[in-house]
Amino acid sequence: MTTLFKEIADKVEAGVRISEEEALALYRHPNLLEVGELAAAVNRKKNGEKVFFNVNRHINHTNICVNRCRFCAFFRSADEPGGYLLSLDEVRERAEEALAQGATEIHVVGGLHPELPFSWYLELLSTIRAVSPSLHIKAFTAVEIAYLAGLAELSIPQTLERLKEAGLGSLPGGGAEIFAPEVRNQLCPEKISGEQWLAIMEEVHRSGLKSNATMLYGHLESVADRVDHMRRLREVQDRTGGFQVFIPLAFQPEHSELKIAGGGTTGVDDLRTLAVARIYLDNFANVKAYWVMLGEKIAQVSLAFGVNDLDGTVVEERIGHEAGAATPQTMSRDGIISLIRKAGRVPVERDTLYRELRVY
Ligand code: V47
Repeated sequence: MTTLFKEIADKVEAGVRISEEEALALYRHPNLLEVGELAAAVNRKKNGEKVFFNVNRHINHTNICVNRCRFCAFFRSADEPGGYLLSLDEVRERAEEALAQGATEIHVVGGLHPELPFSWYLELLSTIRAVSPSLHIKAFTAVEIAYLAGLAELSIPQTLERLKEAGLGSLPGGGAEIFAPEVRNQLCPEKISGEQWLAIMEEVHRSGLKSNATMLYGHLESVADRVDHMRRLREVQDRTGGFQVFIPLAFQPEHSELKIAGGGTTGVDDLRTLAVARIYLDNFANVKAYWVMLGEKIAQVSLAFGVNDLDGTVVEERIGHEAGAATPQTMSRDGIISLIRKAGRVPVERDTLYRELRVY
């Protein structure tokens, strides 16, 4: 153990917040297992032996998008082959199927479609809500909220109010990518800025809705950019407390414009990123390993690196899989439970707002 690591570990164990320089030192620390054990200790204090999952289903209503993010293999331009838009009947069928399978959450995100009016999004929400009020609708990234506000010609708070009335329950954490402007401008020049993403999330939290927060890593960014991203999230969280969970998203390099040589993240980088996040983000209750992008095995091992949430059954995932994710489309409830148990931990089914539904 180096002196610097010991100093950081003492601070963390005493419950003192670490600085950005110290987070970078954890990234550089040669002993991954020491960083992992420190993160696991932080998590044990917050969450004990419990590991959360939920039973959910993704619905990606359209892949047609006016933004052309270079890392994204999911989008199609309106005039390109392969574009789709689900009908509201198809959305209803998917929600009914999810309900029959015991889902408590529908996760809805899609492209920024050039032609749909704001009323279509309200109908999308009310269609799902009509299937069952017990289905929580986690929908629309901050990027989509900005776009919908433009369509509706309403302020962000007014837009959120209308969406809430139609059934919106909370927001997922997508669209954050990486906030550092030099990298963001190369990755997704047409997308709202990092500052705008953060400002919209503050409005979301002020409106009484919770949201998640993501970070896309393993592309053009440096580890300093990752720490900068987490710093900005930690600052908003200090003000609002509205983020439920932090979810690092491992870049899937296939079929996008940004196909990086030797691309993709390594298992060591995935585990270290989750562990540093767990230690640095002292004001976040939960850190999620999104198994779709990480693979089930790294997601399972990450439970020894400070992670306490494995997302859900997912059912039909398109964004990661279009970009080459090798994971299955879905994991069964039993599959997730077994994965958690075999890591020596206690599986807990949660709802979208992190209320415990059942301990297994
Ligand atoms: O915003 C796009 C990312 C996000 C790629 O909040 C990619 O609970 C990796 O945000 N490789 C959408 N990632 C997914 C997302 C999410 C997923 C699961 C749970 C939650 C939650 C949120 O996927 C996008 C973008 O950041 N993405 N392309 C890619 N090639």
